[in-house]
Amino acid sequence: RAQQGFTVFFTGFSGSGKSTIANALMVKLMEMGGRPVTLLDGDIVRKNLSSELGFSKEHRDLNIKRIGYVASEITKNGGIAICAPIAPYAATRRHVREEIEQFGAFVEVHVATSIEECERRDRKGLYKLAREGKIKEFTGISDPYDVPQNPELSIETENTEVDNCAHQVLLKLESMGLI
Ligand code: GGZ
Repeated sequence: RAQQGFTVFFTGFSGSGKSTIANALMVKLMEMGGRPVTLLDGDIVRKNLSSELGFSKEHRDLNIKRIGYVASEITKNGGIAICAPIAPYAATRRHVREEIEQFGAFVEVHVATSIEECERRDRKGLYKLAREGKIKEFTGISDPYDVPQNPELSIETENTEVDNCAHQVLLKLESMGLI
């Protein structure tokens, strides 16, 4: 029987490491061959699919629903979708889960880097701007983030190499019978 499609949905703060882990996972899944792998990264989606959207709750929800719709189509057709937005709202993540689970598996991965660590790293200087009030509604600083209560996997990144993080996801996919 052909293997079913599935979606790996990363969620976490800006600068938590979602994109880096998602990219490492994509490389590993591509090396295994078989199903096509599509990465829907947060900033790439915002540039292409959601370029008119800002960061209000309404716009974030719309952004996540668009990502969810594309991932559900990929999953329906037997592919692998990897999504890596912040996706701060639990209800919206649940909506996407329900949409995708009609067609295949939904694997929610919380990249659980603390806000303190993300701010300390501040790779893009956005936290500094958020603290200065130059970016409003910044997730974790001046906007909410609902911590996932029942993710398939939660990754502790502060003492773990990227490759090891991606490997933890592979092990989870294996244990779920997806690869
Ligand atoms: C959060 C923001 C904001 C605000 C700009 N809040 O590190 P980045 O830069 O590349 O990741 C963040 C990205 C978040 O977009 P998402 O589509 O993942 O968000 S959501 O799922 O909530 O729709 C950050 C940048 O955009 N950014 N302003 N106010 N992140």
